[in-house]
Order: sequence, then C-alpha cells, then structure tokens
Amino acid sequence: MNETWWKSAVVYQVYPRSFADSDGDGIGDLRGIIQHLDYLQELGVDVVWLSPIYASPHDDNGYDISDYRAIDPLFGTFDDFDELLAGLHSRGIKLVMDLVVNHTSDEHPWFVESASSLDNPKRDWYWWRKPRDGRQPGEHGAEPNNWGSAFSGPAWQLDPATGEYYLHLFSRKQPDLNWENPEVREAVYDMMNWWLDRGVDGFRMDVINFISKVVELPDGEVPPGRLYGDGYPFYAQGPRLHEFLQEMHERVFAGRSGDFLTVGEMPGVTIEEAQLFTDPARAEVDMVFQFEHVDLDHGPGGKWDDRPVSVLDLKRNLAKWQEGLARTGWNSLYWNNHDQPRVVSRFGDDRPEHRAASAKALGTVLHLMRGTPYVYQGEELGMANVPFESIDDFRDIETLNHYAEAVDIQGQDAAAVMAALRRTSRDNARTPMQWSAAPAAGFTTGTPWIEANPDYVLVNAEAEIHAPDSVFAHYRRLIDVRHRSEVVADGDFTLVLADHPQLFAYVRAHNGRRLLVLANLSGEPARYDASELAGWEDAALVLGNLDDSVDRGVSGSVEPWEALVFEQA
Ligand code: TEU
Repeated sequence: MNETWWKSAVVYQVYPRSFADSDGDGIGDLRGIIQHLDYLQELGVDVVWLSPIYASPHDDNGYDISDYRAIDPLFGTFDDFDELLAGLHSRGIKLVMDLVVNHTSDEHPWFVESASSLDNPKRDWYWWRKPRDGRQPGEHGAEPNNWGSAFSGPAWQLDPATGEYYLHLFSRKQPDLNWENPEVREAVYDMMNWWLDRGVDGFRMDVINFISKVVELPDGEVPPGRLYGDGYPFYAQGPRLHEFLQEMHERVFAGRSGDFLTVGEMPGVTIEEAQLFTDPARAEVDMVFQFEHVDLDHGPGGKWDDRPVSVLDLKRNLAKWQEGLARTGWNSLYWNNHDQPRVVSRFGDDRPEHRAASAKALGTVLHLMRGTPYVYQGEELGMANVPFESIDDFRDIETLNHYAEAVDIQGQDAAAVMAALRRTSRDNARTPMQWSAAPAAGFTTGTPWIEANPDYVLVNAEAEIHAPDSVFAHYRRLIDVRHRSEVVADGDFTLVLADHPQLFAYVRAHNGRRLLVLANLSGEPARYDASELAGWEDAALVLGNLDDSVDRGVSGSVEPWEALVFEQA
C-alpha cells in the first residue's frame, strides 16, 4: 500500500447524464461509460470520479439522492455498475464515487419518515424549527432564520402538516441532514462501507464542509443588494467538522488496506483550514477542492456579477495555494467541473484561432503544479462555453431559479441577466460530451436532454484522438509527464517572473532535477528579461504547445498562448 499514490495520479470526472447515452433516451448512462473505457485508457487517467448515479428525483441532476444503495434506472442496473467497475479496474483505473451527505432528497425514506410527525424517531435526522418569534407558519418572515438557499429563495421550507420548517441550503428538495444526531452519522458510515465493500476506491465528498452547523442557526448579515442573510459563517467549517471527518475516517477507512482517495469539496475553505483537513497526521481527507481561483471572477454581487480576471491575480492565487500546502497537506488542481463554466472560455480564448493553444496552455500550467489534477469530461478536447440563446435552453435549477428571481422578483434587465448566464451558468459544463461530428455530437441517437454545443462539428473526440497536435494529445502528454516525473509528482514549487502581467511561470525542483514551466496566458506576444531565468539557457524542451515550439529556448519571448516546459537534469 502506497498512501500517497495519488501524487502521481490524474483524476477524470464523468458527469453521467452528459457523457454517453447507450439506449437512445437522450440521457447518458452506465453502459455509455462502459462503451468509452478505451477512450479513458487512451487518455491515461488513473481514477474516474463519477458524479451521482444513485436513485434520485433529479431536481439537481442526482445531487438529491432518494436511495444511496440503488442505481437510478435512468443510468442502469447493478449489473451495469459491476461491469463498469470491473472494466475500469482491468484497465488499472480506480473508481471514486460522489458522496452527497450534507443533504438527501426530500423523497428519501429518512426524510419522508422525519416529516411524518413531530415525534417520529427520525424527526431529529433533519433540521426542523418552529416559525420565528411565535409567528404563524407560512406568514411573511416566519422562516426560522434569514438564510438564503444557494439556489435562490429562503433556505427554509414549511411543512404544513406539522407546522414546522426544514432547512435546505440547496433546493427545497434537498433537506439538510442533522449530523449532530449520531444515528445519522452511523447510517452514512454504514453506507460508505457498503460501497467500499463493493469495490469502489474512495469518495468525492459534496459540500462536506457544511455538515457541522452552529446549532442555534443564527441570522446572517444581509449583503448589500441581496434578499437574504449569509449563513456561511454558521454552516461552513462548523464547530464539529474536524471531529466528524476524523470519526468518518476512523469508521470507514482506518481498518481497510488498499489505495483509496478522499477529496472533500469545500466552498470557501481557506488555506489555513485546508492545511488541517489535509494533514495526513490528522486523518481527515486526502485533499480538498478549494474555490478561490474559480471565485476570482465573482464581483460584489456574486457569481452572476462576473468580472475579468488578470493573469497576475490568477497566478498569484494559485501560487499562494501551492506555497500554503507545500509542507503540510496537498492540493487538488482543477479548472473545471460540472458546476463551472468551461475554462477555455473563462480564462482562455475560445475563438477558433486561439482555442486549442489556450486550452493547452491552461492545461499545462495546471497539470504541472504540485497537487492532483482533475480533468472534467470534454476539457481534454477544449470544449467551450455554449451559445445559449434563450432561457428555455437551460436546464440547471440554479440557473433557472436565479433568472426567475433576478428578472421577475428583482426586476433586473433580462438581457443582462441572460448575458451573465451565458458566461457563468453550470449548464456550460453540462451539454453532451462531444464524441463526433454525428448529430447530437454522437452522444445519443435520440434527443439529448440538453442541446449539444453547435461547435461539436469541429470540436470532438473523433477529430482529436488521432491528431498529434490536438488538445487531447496534449492532455495525454501532460498526464504521461506526471506519471514519469518525480519532479512533477513531488517537487517544490517556486513562482518565477512573478510580476509579469502575461506570463505564468514556475520552477519545480526535486533531488537536483528541475522543471521550468513558462506559459503566456494572453493573446499578445510576451517579452521578458531572459537574465531572470539565468541557468536555463541550455535546458532541454520537454513539451510545447505550438507547432514551432520545437526549437524554442529560454529566449526572452513567448508567443500568444504558448506554453513551454524545460527540464534541467
Ligand atoms: O456544489 C456545491 C457548491 O457550492 C457549488 O459550486 C454550487 O454548485 C453552487 O452552484 C455555487 O454557485 C455541490 C455540487 O457540486 C453541485 O452540483 C450541487 O448542486 C450542490 O453541491 C448541492 O449538492
């Protein structure tokens, strides 16, 4: 057993609904994934993280689970699941499941029971509270506190039968579990053990930093221009979070042998906190997903109030996390997932002349940092944001609710709201995986649940797999470099040319070997003072992303979106 095997591993996220549809119903499924296992092997990834496939009413595309021990029939059966797991394992690829235990679906039997009466034994499994200040249930302002839900509206839903409200940080169909109750925790650990006994290799833990709440659930401050109070200080990094994570580790992983991976999704987590969560001596999680770099373009009004991000801000932020987790802890490295707009459109340039180069440059700077890189399906093809035309083109609950609240309740300008959705909506990441130039991008023979990005005729796997200069080929090389290079897996990180406004450059060093990554994250040529990179004159180029990168040295200039990697023995 090698406890830090994931230092040289790359994880690939599959969002099953949008990956591949085997039966023509327009929704991706497990057999669709099975049909593309060779593709994943060709790319060279070590781990697949599978977004939820459990039974669900799909209010939030499966992040609302009604049975943790069932496969949703939309996705397939346990036979399909076992075949998928065996197919991955036989290719040397591990499977990490999504663990969504901050909340369940309101259709989960636990919640149905909990809601059934005030004295039901499971009443305390969720956060039930009486109306505020003796107000009548349902009366304006009667919610137990002023928190807003992540998907618009209040974080409380009234249950008329018992006259009490339940807490839901996400949709009203995602009631929050009460982790204060030891029975809840035992039920979760049991379920995790059940999946591990089935052969899975770990968990990505959805909003796991929200599971411990300040039990008084105090009102939050109302930020300017917002309708609701901010409960974050009271539900994130709560008083018992470390205790719960240590208990989980003890009950689920401590007694097992094998190479597992645990990654906690932690919106808003700071470096200081992340050091604690990922310190191996504390036995909590292997790594966390932090959000600072993907929140840099959020303006004062949040994600829908987006603003441009400079290369300086982006690299300084990432470098800060590199340094922060250098001695204790470990970084997860990601640009994309099913909640984020596509990186080539966000921090790159998705116009035809720059799309491939900027996708490769961004991939290069991410993959060669210290940490475990995550690739989100389609990122390896340079898939871009989607030219959504009308609100009817969207499917995501967060997007649809925001539009209704902003336009219908707050009276914001519909065209401006649409423009923000086009840049920021989670649906940018959720259109069908682009397999080929066939109708619906080769994702389905039926009608896809969400329209494919029309650029699939040019951007697709079939066109890229065998093209040596494709984004896919570049990602494959990056993954291969991580596998073969101890410097990449284990080296120190030092930012160089730190104040350069276009270049993201850093040096990795390990046991006398050094690697220089030099990337121009802009569409203009970049010049720099080569004396700042003294000692690199004769270094060998190991990777470049432009046709003519072959002969490039450390010369003082870098082409638009060019990324160069040099090695010094
Ligand atoms: O996301 C948690 C989270 O905080 C976000 O990134 C969130 O999606 C939000 O939209 C911010 O704007 C996780 C899942 O990844 C997400 O898909 C789920 O909707 C959410 O939890 C609830 O389970």
